Amino acid sequence: MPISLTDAKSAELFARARRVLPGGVNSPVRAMRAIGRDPLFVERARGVDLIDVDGNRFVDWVCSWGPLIHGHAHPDILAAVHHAAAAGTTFGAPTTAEVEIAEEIASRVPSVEMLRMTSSGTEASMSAIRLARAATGRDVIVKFAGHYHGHVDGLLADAGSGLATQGIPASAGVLASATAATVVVPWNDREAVERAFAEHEVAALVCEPYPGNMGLVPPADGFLAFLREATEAAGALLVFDEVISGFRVGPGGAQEREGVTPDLTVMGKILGGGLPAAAFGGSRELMERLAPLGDVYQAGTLSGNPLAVAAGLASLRMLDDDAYHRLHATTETLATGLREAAGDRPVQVVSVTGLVTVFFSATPVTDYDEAKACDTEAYSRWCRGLLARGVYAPPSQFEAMFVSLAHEPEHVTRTLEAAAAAFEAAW
Ligand code: KE4
Repeated sequence: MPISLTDAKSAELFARARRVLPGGVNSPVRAMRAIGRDPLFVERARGVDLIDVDGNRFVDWVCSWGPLIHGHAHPDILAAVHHAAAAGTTFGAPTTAEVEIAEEIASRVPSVEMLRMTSSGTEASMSAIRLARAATGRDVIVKFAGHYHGHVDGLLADAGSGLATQGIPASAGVLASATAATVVVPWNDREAVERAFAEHEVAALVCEPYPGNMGLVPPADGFLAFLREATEAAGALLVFDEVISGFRVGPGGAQEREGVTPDLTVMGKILGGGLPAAAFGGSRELMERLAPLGDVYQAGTLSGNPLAVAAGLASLRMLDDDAYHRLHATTETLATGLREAAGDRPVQVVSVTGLVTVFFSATPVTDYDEAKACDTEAYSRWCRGLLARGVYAPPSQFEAMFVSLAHEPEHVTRTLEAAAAAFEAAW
């Protein structure tokens, strides 16, 4: 049965927040406008139990949009952060832990021989693009519609008219000149990629190898290998944005699972263990183009921050083979149960280790146009119905549920019961 969500404190906080924060939030998706309600204000969380300021309790399937593969407030991560903080919070100078996490990442991710840390995925994407342009001496970046790489001006581009044409700004304030060197093509469309390479001197093609920002829309069979061949043939770099998939879908991310090694990889979320950290990496030859050795400037006051590195190291070190087996099992139990709960309703449930999306569509979703054609109103009703039953799923059709190692069978059972009832109520 739906619980009566009290929201007196959230409502009061939201009124205050809107006076000093645009939309009352520090990042748009948190506002929950996509599902037609006001945001949750979180009081605390542990494991996957999240409690809002009004005392409402939820099973959390957002998990801060991906970093919390071990759930909230994992004791080993908290202990690592406390220990690091006692020695100082930031130095603006190299530390042992930064070397350790770089070694840990390089040992896991096939494309990464060397890396540079940043404080956000946006910075890492922006820097990787700059490096790719310097390394190739070319301007044009090819990206896919529906893929998100952070709010980088040149990558906030919508598809222009036609199949593979100049991007147009997807946000006010982004100059047409900033997206003029961006070509936007449909995901899983080989012809469009071939057209882009035929018509442009491409510096790099950037993609989420397992896209999570239009909902989870996996690559068609062989598509990533095709991208590797097409970029090599064109003398362009292949950049995998594994901010979501990295360390989640397997130890070495999508590139290890698929056996396709990009030239550069953008990483984030899990590698910060819940604190602000991201990175981009590739071969020594490429990465040593970066200052202070090379001519590509890139910097950051808090890059490699000791607290974020401590949390990230603790998080990565707990991700052994058993952890991925458990994560995969939980993911598949959830996805199978959601399919059963949906019954013959027009719903597609898509999953890969650690990620699940419920598309409100009668047909499979293979690209952004098909994702946008989903019944987002039905998704909103379903998502609000879940919240009313104590389950917090991503408040947007164009996101993924983030499965964690803190999700126990009881959490999945409660979620599936709530999902069945919410499906009933959504139509
Ligand atoms: P940040 O700058 O938000 O750390 O990372 C940007 C980014 C880059 N690449 C991918 C594949 C990403 O998914 C993201 C950020 N993801 C979103 C959720 N899909 C973050 C949530 C938000 O924007 O509040």
